[in-house]
Amino acid sequence: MADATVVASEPGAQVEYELQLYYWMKLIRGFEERVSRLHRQNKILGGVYSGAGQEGLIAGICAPLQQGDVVLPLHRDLGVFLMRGVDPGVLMAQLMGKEGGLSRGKDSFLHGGDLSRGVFGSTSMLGSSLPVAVGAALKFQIKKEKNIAVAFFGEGAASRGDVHEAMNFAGVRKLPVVFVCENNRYAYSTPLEKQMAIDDVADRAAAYGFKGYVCSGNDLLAVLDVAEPVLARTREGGGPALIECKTYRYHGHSEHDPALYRSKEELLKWESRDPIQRFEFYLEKKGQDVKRLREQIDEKVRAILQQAVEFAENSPWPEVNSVLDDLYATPTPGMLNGRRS
Ligand SMILES: Cc1ncc(C[n+]2csc(CCOP(=O)(O)OP(=O)(O)O)c2C)c(N)n1
Repeated sequence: MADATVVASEPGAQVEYELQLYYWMKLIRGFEERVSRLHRQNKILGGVYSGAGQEGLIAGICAPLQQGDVVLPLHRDLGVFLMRGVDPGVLMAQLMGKEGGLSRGKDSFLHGGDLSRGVFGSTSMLGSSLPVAVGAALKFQIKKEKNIAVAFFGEGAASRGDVHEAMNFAGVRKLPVVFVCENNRYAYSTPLEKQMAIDDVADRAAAYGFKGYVCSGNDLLAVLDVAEPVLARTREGGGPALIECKTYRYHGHSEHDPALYRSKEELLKWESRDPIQRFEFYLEKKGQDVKRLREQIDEKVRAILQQAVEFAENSPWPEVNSVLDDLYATPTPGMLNGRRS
């Protein structure tokens, strides 16, 4: 996790850790909202899949990650990039298709990754990143490295065959991989009950020989309660796990989707469980001056976003003659197996 490496082993550090987490959720929400606004101004290339409302689970799962771990985010997981330390300006440039972005202007947000920070780009085929996570975990196991792979997926993707294949293989080999289901109740416009015959995706873990956990993804503390011990256990060789975070996306599937398939009451119900507000109540109960804290953090986030947008807007468009750059790895003699053509 970027600069939030405070170890929560003593009271002072615990407070600092919690404030860091609050900051992360606010930064992610701020970033999401800014991207939606920029989308309406026609400044974002490609689709925008807002993760607003899901910040609690992103912060709770990413906080216990360590250097060398790999994460496979989903299309709604801008927050993963931020928490892994990707510069907000670079991320914004990626969304605008500019040279300064992760793919140097060759792609929308959707497929961008940053391997130097262990963030794999996602693919359009939902569910297909899980076998990749399993491959990364297999490498950790073979090399006896104490790292883990974390793969996010939606409850919609949970119905895909490669998700089951990945989990089955991970279970058989007891791989260091944690599967995180962001169950936000809708796969595009398909509600949960129309695509699953059971209530909890987590129940499926038993079929692969590992444990499944359910928590409220809108309650950061509940996510941490599950994620911290589960990730630690997997890191120590305890094998895979499945964490299902029940949550809700405030926006439609993407910004062009008005989400008319759900009621206003339902949205209101979930907004009343907002992960940031919920954490503010907790901080207040612990004696923090939340009003002051919120103002300070809002100011900081505003400044970071302003800088990010400026960086992205000032970043050039990619040169036409760079279109074939970065498509293939530069071959090394080792890769060619001694054969040079
Ligand atoms: C294999 C596959 N089928 C269908 C789609 C089209 N599609 C894109 S996002 C989406 C909904 C995904 O729902 P879910 O997995 O629950 O994630 P969420 O968008 O709710 O976060 C669908 C059906 C796709 N990208 N890949």
